[in-house]
Amino acid sequence: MPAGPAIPRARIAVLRPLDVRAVRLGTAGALGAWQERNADATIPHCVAQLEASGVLDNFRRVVGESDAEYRGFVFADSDLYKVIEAVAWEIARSGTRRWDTWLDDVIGLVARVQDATGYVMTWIQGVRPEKRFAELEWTHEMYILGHMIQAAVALDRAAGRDDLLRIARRFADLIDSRFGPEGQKGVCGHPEIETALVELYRHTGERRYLTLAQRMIDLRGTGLLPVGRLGARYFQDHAPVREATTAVGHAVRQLYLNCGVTDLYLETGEPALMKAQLAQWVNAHKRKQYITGAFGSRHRDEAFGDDYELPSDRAYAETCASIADLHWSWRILLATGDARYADTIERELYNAIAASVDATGTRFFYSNPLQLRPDRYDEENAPRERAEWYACACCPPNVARLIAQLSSYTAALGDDELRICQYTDCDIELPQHVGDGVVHVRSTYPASGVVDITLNGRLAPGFRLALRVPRWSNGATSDDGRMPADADGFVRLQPGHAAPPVAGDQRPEPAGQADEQWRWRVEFDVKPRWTRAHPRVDAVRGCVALERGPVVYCVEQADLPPGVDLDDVAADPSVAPSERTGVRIPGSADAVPAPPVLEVAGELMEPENELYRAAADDVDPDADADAAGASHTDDAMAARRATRRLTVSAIPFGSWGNRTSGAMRVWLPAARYPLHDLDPGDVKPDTTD
Ligand code: FUB
Ligand code: ZN
Repeated sequence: MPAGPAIPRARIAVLRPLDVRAVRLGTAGALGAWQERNADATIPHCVAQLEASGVLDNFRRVVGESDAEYRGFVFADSDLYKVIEAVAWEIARSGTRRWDTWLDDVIGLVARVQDATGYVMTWIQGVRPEKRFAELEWTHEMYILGHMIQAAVALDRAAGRDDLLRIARRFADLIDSRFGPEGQKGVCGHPEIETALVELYRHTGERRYLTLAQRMIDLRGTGLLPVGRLGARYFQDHAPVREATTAVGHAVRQLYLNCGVTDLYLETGEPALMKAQLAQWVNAHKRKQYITGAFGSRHRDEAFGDDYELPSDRAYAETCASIADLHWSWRILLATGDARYADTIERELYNAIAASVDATGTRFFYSNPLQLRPDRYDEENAPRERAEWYACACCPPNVARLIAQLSSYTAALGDDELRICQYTDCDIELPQHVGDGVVHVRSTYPASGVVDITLNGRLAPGFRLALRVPRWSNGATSDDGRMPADADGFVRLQPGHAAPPVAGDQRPEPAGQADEQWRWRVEFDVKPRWTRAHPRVDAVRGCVALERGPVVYCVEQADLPPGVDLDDVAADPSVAPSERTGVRIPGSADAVPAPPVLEVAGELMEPENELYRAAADDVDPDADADAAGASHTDDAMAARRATRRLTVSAIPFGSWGNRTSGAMRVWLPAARYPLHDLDPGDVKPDTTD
């Protein structure tokens, strides 16, 4: 069994993951550099915060090793398990021994806290023992076990250490005996254990863990949870999963549940599960996802909103929701082999998830709105600036574990091909049955759309390479011209597409085979593009957003000339933005070329005093003049426009908030008076910075 997250046992999936260690992300690429920052800054920061926030003391106090009061939410134990999982994948990535002693300490502590029945949950054990398994809708006991299992499996796969796995299995066995086929019916208020139990089955081969996952999934939506004022949808208990074709309720709960349901499909192949999941995926991504890859438009109940309810300023957009969706989309990508799911992963990574952490890797957003108003007040989970930790600290360690496992999502195996799903500087070692050698991917993507691929070695007969063609691009091009994607969104590389074979490297030749080197250069068009939303998205009707490749841009107050308020700026989408390279974008790694700053033509909207006014007053002067049979002189038009015109700089949304705290927006009102008749030479880059 290869090491890595979500490795199915059954042969139902179209794609199979590679061993996480087979893909090495280079630090010359954006994702590899992010992994380095994760290792050097984010993981150590999370480790320190486990102490500072009281999570470890919560464990110690259960066994009399601390006098501290319990601190944090009831599910604070899960912070520890997520950080352990991050450390595990980091061990797989870099082989680090830095955390060995820390792991000995914390796993030893968890072992001491585990009681004779196998139970470990510090809030119950240390604060409210009478609630053990008594309020499954709130206590998060199984959710915590889910994170413990994921950490334990990761640690065993990545470092070959099974001490946490033994603890996790004892706890899982307790849950199985109590809530399994012979026990009472019960599901956790917060899904998570389902996906973890499937993973435990995959790792141990013990089918009863899969049976338990299936039982919990089958019981969801049957009204087992006393849902109270939040209602059944909050808990996804409103409909059985095979009928749940829309994404509803608490966003993270829904998306974690979906990971478990798709995992179950990947092991059982039950069509009804996949049918409902695909329908729900479409609902979530075509009606409820922000352009940045975020989910959750309501602060209230941390919920998905209704279809098309996507306010920018009040977006809840919890980091964990994007991470959960990335995990879900990866599983659906495995199940279907369709590139669109990798497109979604890319959107989430480079935008919502990138924005959630600052340039130092130690400060985080929990909520990732697409607009910060200048007078926006701080809210607990939605401060104006990133915070080093949160009372509810689910997001930062989730980022740490995701980034540590990133190489898993870079490529996958089909029956007769290696598919490259994400572009970043990396080396992919071919598994034995696929060939012999390494595929080198060299690219500064997403700064550039050029990707160089070299196959050093040989693919086994009948095998080929396939590349995802992002849907935002106009297809891939090579020196030979356009390379159209197949229906699944991948383009197949044949040796004929490659530059002629050149002399191989100096590695010893495999017996009976000549070493070969094949090279391809493909390019994706990353020309900046204006995007508008579906007309039913009332919140941004009449607005445009700027994208370049997978990167969504935003404008920050910090880039505007003095006296110009961001909320008065409109963009003119009839003018192509220009690229300004060589500018250091705050928040981007120094060593990696960043996407350019984009210069956008726009205008300053007239300030208005009245909150409301007669719509009839709001007429286009051009239309007025035409109606009156008059015409504007060119001079008058030019004068009016000259006073209103300005150029603003846009930066990647993922990098915002790395300077002073100030207004920001992704969606800009489209200028009422398009400036398309201006000489493009008039649109000059802003030089005020
Ligand atoms: O309930 C555990 C976590 O806390 C959820 O996943 C987040 O949305 C936050 O509510
Ligand atoms: Zn979170």
